[in-house]
Amino acid sequence: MSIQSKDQLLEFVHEAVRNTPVTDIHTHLFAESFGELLLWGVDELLTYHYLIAETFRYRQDLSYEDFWQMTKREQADLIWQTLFIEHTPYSEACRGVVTVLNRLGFDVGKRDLEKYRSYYAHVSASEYIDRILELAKVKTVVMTNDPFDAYERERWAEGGSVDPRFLAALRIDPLLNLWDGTWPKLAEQGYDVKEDLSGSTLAEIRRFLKDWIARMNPLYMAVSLPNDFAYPEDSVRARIIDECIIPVAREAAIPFAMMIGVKRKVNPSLKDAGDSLGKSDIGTVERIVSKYQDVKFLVTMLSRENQHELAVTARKNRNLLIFGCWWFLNNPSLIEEITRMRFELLGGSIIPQHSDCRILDQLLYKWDHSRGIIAKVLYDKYADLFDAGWRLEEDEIKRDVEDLLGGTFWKFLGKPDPAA
Ligand code: FIX
Ligand code: ZN
Repeated sequence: MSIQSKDQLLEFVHEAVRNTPVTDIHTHLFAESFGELLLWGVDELLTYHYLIAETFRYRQDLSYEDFWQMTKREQADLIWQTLFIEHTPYSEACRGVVTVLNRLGFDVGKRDLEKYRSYYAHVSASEYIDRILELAKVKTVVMTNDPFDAYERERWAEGGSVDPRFLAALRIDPLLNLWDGTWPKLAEQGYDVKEDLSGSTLAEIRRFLKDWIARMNPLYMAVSLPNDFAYPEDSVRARIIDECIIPVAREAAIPFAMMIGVKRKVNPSLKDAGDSLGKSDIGTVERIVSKYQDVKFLVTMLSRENQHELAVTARKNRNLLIFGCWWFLNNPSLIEEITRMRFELLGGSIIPQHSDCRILDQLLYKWDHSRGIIAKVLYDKYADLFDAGWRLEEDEIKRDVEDLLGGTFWKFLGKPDPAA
């Protein structure tokens, strides 16, 4: 059926974007079998590191040590009091908590934290996973799986995820960013590696990666990289990329995901909330993706200033798929600007968003907020076509939206969507 008016178009696009199930390609969520790694509930929501950073801005008198010594519940109380009672919660991260509570059916007008807490006391993790995934209309969640974390390694030894809604991504930051502290850990795990990369070290790193690929069956290998990441370069990082990551990605036929532009620990006292960002050199991305055209790259960049050149670089390299509005870009004004620009340069050959959720409940707000913006921008693009006489079929709109919310990712991987 074709769309006959702009009013009809507006309604159909918003409804399609609101109701199409999502493949969330990068999160920090875990399946239930990963035990304490799966975070959920109101105290976790309130102690999200985004909110910790915002709280300290209003608490000049609070020492970092005192804050970190509090229990999670005490931290949550302080954050609630500071950001939601003494101030109005309109920053994006604060608004997110309000959206979640509202979507769970609470009366947010009452501002009754104890009431919200009491609800969570009566719900199990498995019920809650079902409830949130259903409410958020998220069908598949890609985890961030760290083979250097002892607790997580034990969970993999017990079998990993048996829940088909939670799929793995092999995260290798320590290998590429902290080699000094990482090679002894590889040695402990039985790999014959040396600090100076001599002897069998590179072959052993490849063996390590292949072992974990066999264990996790990850959809991709991923790393976050600093804003001054350079390639090519005479460095341990560049050698491990060239001689280990690339050949293993090629052999396993999985992409290498690069998340570029983070400045870790600019304020170490803030822990996870103490990371920042910087502009990167797009030449680095250009050189690596054009050198290895037979390898697929998923790339997101953290700085707003890099977004235009990254989109242009994707026009030149079909093995590069750009994804998401990462972290400090995950704000309505920036999502709108970036999504509009990407649609204009790349049409639908992008992954407009991932959630980066750390707490299960956040799926409700991250996706609700992003869906609204994606629908708005998509409508504008369709409306321009409508004005030029192009008439869209409903099925064409559904196809486009399914691609944006997951289809493009699965096609890029060359795998069928298991939840389709
Ligand atoms: O490196 C990453 O995957 C980042 O997304 C996180 O480390 C970061 O702390 C975050 O939560 C951003 O949203
Ligand atoms: Zn992340």
